[in-house]
Amino acid sequence: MLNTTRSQEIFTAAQKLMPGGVSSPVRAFKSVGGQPIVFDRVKGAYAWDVDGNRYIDYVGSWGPAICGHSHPEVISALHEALEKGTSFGAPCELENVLASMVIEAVPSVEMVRFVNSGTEACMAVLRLMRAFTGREKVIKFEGCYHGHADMFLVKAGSGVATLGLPDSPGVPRSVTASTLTAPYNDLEAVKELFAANAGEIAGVILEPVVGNAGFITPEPGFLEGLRELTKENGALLVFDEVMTGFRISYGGAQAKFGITPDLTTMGKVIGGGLPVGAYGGRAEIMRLVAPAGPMYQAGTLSGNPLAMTAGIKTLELLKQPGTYERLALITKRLSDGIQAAAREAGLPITGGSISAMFGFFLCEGPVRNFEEAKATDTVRFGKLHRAMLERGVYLAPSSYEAGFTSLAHSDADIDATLVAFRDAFASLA
Ligand code: HOZ
Repeated sequence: MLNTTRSQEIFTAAQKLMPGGVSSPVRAFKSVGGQPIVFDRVKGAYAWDVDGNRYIDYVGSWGPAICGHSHPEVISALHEALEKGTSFGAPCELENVLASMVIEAVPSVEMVRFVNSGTEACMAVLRLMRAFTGREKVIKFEGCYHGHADMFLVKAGSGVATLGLPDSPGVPRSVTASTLTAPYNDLEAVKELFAANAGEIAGVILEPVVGNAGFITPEPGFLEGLRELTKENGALLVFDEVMTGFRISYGGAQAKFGITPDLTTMGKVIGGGLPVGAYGGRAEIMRLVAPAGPMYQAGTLSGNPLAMTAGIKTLELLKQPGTYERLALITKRLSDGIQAAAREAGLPITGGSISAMFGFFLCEGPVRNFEEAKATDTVRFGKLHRAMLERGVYLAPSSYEAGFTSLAHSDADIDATLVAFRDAFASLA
């Protein structure tokens, strides 16, 4: 039996100090039961809790840790940068370096603006979509999550889906009236929205591979169809690559699938573990952003030297030959192994992986959209989550989050994880 005495003490105290005892709802264990594990430190593929237990970590700080936690080269570059100061509030050359790397890697990005989180990037990109087209309405997909700004809290994924929350109180109806939704992978629904709102839709935003409603992949033709539909209707196509950017491939999902959107949002990996977001796209659109143009968007800590340093070093590491082949190999082995383990135990499962991102649903597939994802057995997932913790494996505490691997996950880590899954599924059967 896992000893989590100290975690429990800290979390009990935290609940009196912070709503739900956490700084972000996805960290609470509300949907899996029990109390969150309080981390003490992270390194490589592992996290250690305050009671001294070690876990093989498949959350990776929700995505940034693709090179492994606290990579020595990232840490050493940060030490050096730290000596020069934490924030300048003035231009710094490191911004040019990271911007050039992003522009070179991501097909749609000709210019980029750095912000501090994926939420900020998505907020800004929506304003930019509207500024560029002079239209207000936007199409998003059920279960996709684009941060917690008002206009995106409509049928949102991630914590909203995990907690089964209705659209959030405090969000004015007038704000979400312009947010139209369609089921993921349903081109017909998007066509109908365009037809019913002719000349009013600024654009379509989506996760090109969904990670916030569990792991859902685009069906063949879906991304291509969206590209055509948006072009036909004078609307913009926006890929939210906060999760998939530099994870699905060095150029993100757009490079992997060969579909170039007009605008892209990023975060997580490009900050190498420090708070960073970014949005970018065609230069003619990006030139609308202040001070080049009239669309206002700003940030005190945006482009700060520490975040830029961690991002640059992380991308340098990722750019080395063989990186994505290695990530794809271990992640597929993990994903196939998880599914085999469930089936051996006679339990229904469907899932998959692309590059360093994976997921599974505890139901028979296929799962092509959020509605179908809801067939997953969330009660069984709660028990699985606990059983995996007991066996030293840390999974996202939700049926509706993707899993992440890293370059630090060794073959032995994958083997150990699969032994744990086999044992855990057998205990649930
Ligand atoms: N967006 C991430 C989960 N899907 C993690 C960030 C958070 O909501 O805390």
